[in-house]
Amino acid sequence: MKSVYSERHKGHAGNVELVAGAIVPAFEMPSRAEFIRARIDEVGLGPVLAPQTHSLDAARRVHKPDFIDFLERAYPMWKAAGREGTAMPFTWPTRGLRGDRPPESIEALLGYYSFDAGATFVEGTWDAIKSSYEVALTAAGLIKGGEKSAFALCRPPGHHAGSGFMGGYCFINNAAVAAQWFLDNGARKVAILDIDYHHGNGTQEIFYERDDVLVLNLHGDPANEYPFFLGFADEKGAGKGEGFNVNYPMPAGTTFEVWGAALDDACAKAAAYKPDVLLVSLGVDTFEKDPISAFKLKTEHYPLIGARIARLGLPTLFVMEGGYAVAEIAVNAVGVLTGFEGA
Ligand code: 6XA
Ligand code: ZN
Repeated sequence: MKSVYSERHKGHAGNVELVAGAIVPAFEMPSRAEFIRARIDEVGLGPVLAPQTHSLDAARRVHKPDFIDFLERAYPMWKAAGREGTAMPFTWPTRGLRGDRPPESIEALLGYYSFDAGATFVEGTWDAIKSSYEVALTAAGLIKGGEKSAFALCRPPGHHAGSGFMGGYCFINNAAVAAQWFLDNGARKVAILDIDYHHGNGTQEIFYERDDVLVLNLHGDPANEYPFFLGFADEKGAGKGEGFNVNYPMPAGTTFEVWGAALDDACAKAAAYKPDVLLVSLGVDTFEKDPISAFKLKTEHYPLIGARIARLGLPTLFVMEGGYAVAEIAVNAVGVLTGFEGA
């Protein structure tokens, strides 16, 4: 399997985040992608390609143009306001406040274009976002060119980013961009299988009223887990998209036995949909030792997941999302890919 990777992700570094009332170094850090990059060579998964340059047109197909403009302008504005370090949102236009038009100051814009404090900027963040986007599109191009599968080693991740907002370490929704790109380039239907521990609220929002993208999401029950405000089982899509969004919320402590049954169900739905392409939002924060998650999957389970997905026999693009047990993330993520290859 070919992978696509850019070292420009490394500029998105040194960020901080809010955890349980404290400011701490962000769990989403450059070494995550570096360990995965090294593991690809260690197991001989296949060649690792650099991304091609892409304009932002494909991003604007799933995101609002003013949001994409903001992502590029955010850190320059932060610096122009005399600040340094991490630019982090802290005020949001929630119920009862004016959320109907973009504000002017960088403080207000950060809140207007986010749903939490978890997507933060440093000097190299925009270039990393752009490179992650180009990694996804370049990998999508490999599939379009006839590859059976490809791995987009995206960093920063994307599945929490919605049409007009960032959050949860995510800025541009790489998987959603790739899905729309396939549809704009000859595909009739695309399925997205999101196996990250967290609900992919951004992906759900973007495609909620669409029947040309089936969105399947396995995740920690939002009743007690981030992102809390989306991802419940009764969210099934709307309008012509009704029936094309499926959520599998599961409680803390969920083991592979139970999780795997949900995967089987999601795979059956993907097969019945007969998509031209399958996208996998590949998070490995389902791992038992993940520092911010609560499922109980073990390293030996990840190749089984890849093999199960391979049995669908679909052109498959894996897009990297979360996973924070830095020592094991590479073995687990690449384990899914080798499991897919070996099936
Ligand atoms: C809250 C937790 C962010 C979760 C990010 C993630 N700071 N999403 O892994 O898939
Ligand atoms: Zn996650």
